[in-house]
Amino acid sequence: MHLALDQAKRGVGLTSPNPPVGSVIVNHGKIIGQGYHHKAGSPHAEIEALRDAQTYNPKLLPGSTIYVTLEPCCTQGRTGPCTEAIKAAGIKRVVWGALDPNPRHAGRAQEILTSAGISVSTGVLDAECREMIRPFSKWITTGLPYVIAKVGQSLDGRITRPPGEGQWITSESARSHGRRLRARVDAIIVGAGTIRADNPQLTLRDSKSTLKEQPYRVILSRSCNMPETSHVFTDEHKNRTWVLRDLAFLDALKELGQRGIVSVLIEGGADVLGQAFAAQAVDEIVWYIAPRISGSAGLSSIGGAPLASSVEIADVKVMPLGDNVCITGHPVWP
Ligand code: AOF
Ligand code: ZN
Repeated sequence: MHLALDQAKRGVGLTSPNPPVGSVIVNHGKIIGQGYHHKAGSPHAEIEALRDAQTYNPKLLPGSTIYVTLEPCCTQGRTGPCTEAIKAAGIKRVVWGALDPNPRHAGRAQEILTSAGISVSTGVLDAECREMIRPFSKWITTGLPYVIAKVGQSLDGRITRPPGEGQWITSESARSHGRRLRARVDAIIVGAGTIRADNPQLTLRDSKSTLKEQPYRVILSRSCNMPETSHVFTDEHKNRTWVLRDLAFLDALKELGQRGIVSVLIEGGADVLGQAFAAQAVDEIVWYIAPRISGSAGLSSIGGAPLASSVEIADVKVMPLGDNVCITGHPVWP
């Protein structure tokens, strides 16, 4: 299952609106096939692994065991049901990690497979397998995208420096680490103020993956008052920029969910972050902290109306990046 998770990881950020899934086929202790789901509309992980085994040696498939990070699907979607493909291949045992949160599948594979005489084990490395599909789980069960909030701030919680100083707070290595988060998501959200103040590109550029399409750039704006010459309106990816006007944060998320956006990264500014936390819509935080004190002339990282209650963060991880620090975790919502 660890190897199946390694396979699944190769699809992270590429499979929306499907989850990343990996699979390994074993016969008498020997791996005879492996694969992962590359892209929605392409074969599922199990089919990739079955094909791999078929190429290697089709005689070994009957009687073997298939490991998959997610419960196999049992319906015709963009592709056929994996349960049928598994039966047809003569697999004798199926081991999976997470239950498929998609209501069309959840919990149905076990009965289908066992009634075909196939033995089934579930929940293997359940926590790791569920972690792999966190964004998909939220989107398929609520219709809302999974939200990552990213901030780069000074020690005193400011995202700007006093007037006349440069724009950057965090180090180049922290910023490049932050840009790589873009490889995990379908869209980046910013407020119009960030376009006006920073004219950011919001593109994926230091990722080695050439498979990944540029994330959509979603700008929340009341006035639509932004320079036409901004990078997001003029560069080669300008057709992947959406302006959402006059929508409350949750309505904007709903709209994105309906457009098949499974995960988003909020990159500022302070007002949008404030709205996202006020709406209790943030699923993951990534906070970069730099060794600098900006003082009260600097803008606070979370703006907008005061929060009614503070937000507790769980599953905290702390990672030094040179003299900057990255803190990640999951907000705990009531
Ligand atoms: C699997 N293996 O690798 C994945 C699964 O439209 P389709 O045919 O691509 O089906 C999409 C649904 O299948 C998706 O919503 C989720 O429930 C499941 N994903 N299932 O057996 C896979 N990616
Ligand atoms: Zn499937």
